[in-house]
Amino acid sequence: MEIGIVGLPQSGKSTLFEIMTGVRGRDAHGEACVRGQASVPDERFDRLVEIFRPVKVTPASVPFVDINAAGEKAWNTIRQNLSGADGLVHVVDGFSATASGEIAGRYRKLADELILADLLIVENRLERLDRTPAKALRPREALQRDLLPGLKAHLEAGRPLREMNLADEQVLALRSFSFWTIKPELVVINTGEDVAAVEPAALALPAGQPRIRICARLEAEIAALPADERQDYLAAMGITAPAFTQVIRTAFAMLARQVYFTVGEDEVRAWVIPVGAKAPQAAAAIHQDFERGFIKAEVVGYDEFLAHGGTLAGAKAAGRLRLEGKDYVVRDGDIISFRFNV
Ligand SMILES: Nc1nc2c(ncn2[C@@H]2O[C@H](COP(=O)(O)OP(=O)(O)O)[C@@H](O)[C@H]2O)c(=O)[nH]1
Ligand SMILES: [Mg+2]
Repeated sequence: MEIGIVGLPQSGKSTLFEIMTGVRGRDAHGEACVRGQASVPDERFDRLVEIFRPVKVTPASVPFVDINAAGEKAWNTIRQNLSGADGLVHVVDGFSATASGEIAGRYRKLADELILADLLIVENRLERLDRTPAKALRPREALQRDLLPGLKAHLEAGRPLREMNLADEQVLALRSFSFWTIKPELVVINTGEDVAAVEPAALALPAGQPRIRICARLEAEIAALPADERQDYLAAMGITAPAFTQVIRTAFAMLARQVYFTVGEDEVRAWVIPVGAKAPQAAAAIHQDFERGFIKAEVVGYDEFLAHGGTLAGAKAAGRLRLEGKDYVVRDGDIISFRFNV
């Protein structure tokens, strides 16, 4: 699981990456590609830490990748390092000029390049499939042969593939192509200090596409302050949470992942699992052996846990500590303790 940061040069990608991950790309001595983990903000997790006061605290995290390459080789570096990414954060310069047409044009410039890159992949593949006799096509190739013309028309109309609402098995059949525009994308408009001066509607993004405005430079300055001053500064500006936390949250949600918690005095930890994962698969996040040796999961929903005094004993006394088997589909925020046999 990984999220690639893309955007035109000087749009503020590295500034944003640094605030989110705390990793300074500038210190990477000319590395073309920098990776870092961002903690996913979660009030439920913070509350559990308050309740258990554990020795160790491990929030959910999501890996981001920042590319530093410029010039002719940049495209290669981007392809090499980001083709496996599960999602994209597309940073748009909204600070050096505030005319909405100009900002929209900057967004489209890269958006169109990504569409074109996908179109080239489709055309190359179709050409080869067309030269293969129909009978010689393997099932996956036949499926591709059926799908690709539709993709081609869509891309030629200047639309990203994520708008096609492809079925899961179609996405799977197309996986090996690592299309850019099939990946979910969060648009981050990097504004000047007057964040509200930029109207996201100008970008004409489709309804379902997430977008966030942020002044990355200002937030970098705030992040550099000592913790106590930071809070005062935010309070003085009437901000409850910096916008970069919303970028992390939204990017994480975009990946169809969710969390469950393990709690105790030793450690409170959030584990990242796919939405729809069953109990044994969730256990595998902790250790592969837990999946094989899975017996039962002791589960209480976060809200129920709080509603019964914020203790496992309270939840148990109220009969809310459920014993679930291998077919249990884990819900976001479940507090779980696994029973296993290895
Ligand atoms: N005025 C202004 N400058 C910014 C902002 N964000 C980034 N910059 C500047 O733009 C330049 C490029 O930023 P950087 O994060 O390195 O962009 P990248 O090339 O996309 O990684 C740097 O000089 C930043 O200080 C912003 O919100 N406002
Ligand atoms: Mg950079």
